[in-house]
Amino acid sequence: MSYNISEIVSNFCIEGNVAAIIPYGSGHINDTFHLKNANPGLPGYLLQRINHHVFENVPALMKNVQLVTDHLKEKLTGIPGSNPDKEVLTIVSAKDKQCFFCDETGNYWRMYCFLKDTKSYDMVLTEQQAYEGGKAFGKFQLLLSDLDSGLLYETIPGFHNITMRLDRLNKAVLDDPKNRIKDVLTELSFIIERADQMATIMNLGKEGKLPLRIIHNDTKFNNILLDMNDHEQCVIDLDTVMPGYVAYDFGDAIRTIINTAPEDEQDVTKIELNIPLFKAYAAGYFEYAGSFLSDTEVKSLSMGVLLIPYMQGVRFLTDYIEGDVYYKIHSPEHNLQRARAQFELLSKLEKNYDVFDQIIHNTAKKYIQITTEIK
Ligand code: ADP
Ligand code: GN1
Ligand code: MG
Repeated sequence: MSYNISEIVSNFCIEGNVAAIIPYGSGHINDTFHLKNANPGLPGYLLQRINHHVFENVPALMKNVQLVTDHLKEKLTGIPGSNPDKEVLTIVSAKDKQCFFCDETGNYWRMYCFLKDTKSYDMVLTEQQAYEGGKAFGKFQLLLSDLDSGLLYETIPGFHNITMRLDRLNKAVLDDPKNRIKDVLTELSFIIERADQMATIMNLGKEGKLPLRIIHNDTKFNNILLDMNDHEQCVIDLDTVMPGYVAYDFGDAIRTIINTAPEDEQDVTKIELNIPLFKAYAAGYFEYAGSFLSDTEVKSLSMGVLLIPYMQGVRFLTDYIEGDVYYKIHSPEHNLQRARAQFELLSKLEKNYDVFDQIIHNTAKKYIQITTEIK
């Protein structure tokens, strides 16, 4: 799809003029463009078309983003040495003063200040990057811990509700709109074998043993901007910031950090676990999250490490069966390939469960006075 980006941009309050429009990033949902300023002394911008098929109420979503970014900025303002404008996204208003613009075809657009001299990584390369990532998401959860979660609109209902995800898969299997079930029987058996065990976190939540906190809900490593020295700078992609269990954020970050291969690796023999990166992420995370996590939450983190690749595989497979209606794909079997890669990762994680459970336990002990034995 091509858009008249200059026309869209003319509806936002920007300084200077746009010299270049560059498609940007590798997200699966929104379309992103980097706008370079003709005047190098003035800021660049990041323009995004928000996928309103995925996010059905964009005005409410943007209200969340405004609320969250205002809160983060206010909190950082009180911390010496912090720079809220670099460490938090800044929304650029549309000319009608709204924090988004809806064009005549019904597409929704938003703009942020472009944070220059930053990098996001699809694959983590060093322990320092992993450690900084852990700090970024730990700090994010800590800074949002005193924001009233009741103020946040649920941008995608049941986003990490595994029961709902499995129900949707089940419906897709029964409908089989593209006649693809015959190709995925092995994957379906893999899913069914683990379904009961994967409800553990939700059940602990229902029993009141895990608190709902404001979490990010999309802690892929490329949703952190690091500075040019690989220090964490800013958590981005705030569309799914909603109440959830901390294990979801931990599991999703580990899913992308620990894997030696890309999320959609076709040759699954390349999928191995990089345990030192896991350890480094946990160390960074506990530096901040250690101040608020309960014993049960600490224990739940290892379960999150298994749950999120499982749920992600279920989501990719469902989209494959439904005919690729949700995620952007770059080849006909892309979603199937992604699902298979997640399940391979999960198999490896299962075999190493005790190893990373112990790492979490040992890291937690440095920061938390554990009152009950968490193993
Ligand atoms: P998506 O929802 O499609 O994943 P993101 O909001 O994560 O979109 O943005 C896509 C990419 O754009 C990010 O991975 C990052 O590289 C870059 N990016 C996002 N926001 C900014 C920003 N404010 N400044 C600089 N780069 C950014
Ligand atoms: C999507 O937008 P992006 O690419 O950061 C998805 C996440 C998945 C991820 C898998 C709103 O994230 O939930 O974990 O793809 N976002 C949404 O790569 O569904
Ligand atoms: Mg993203």
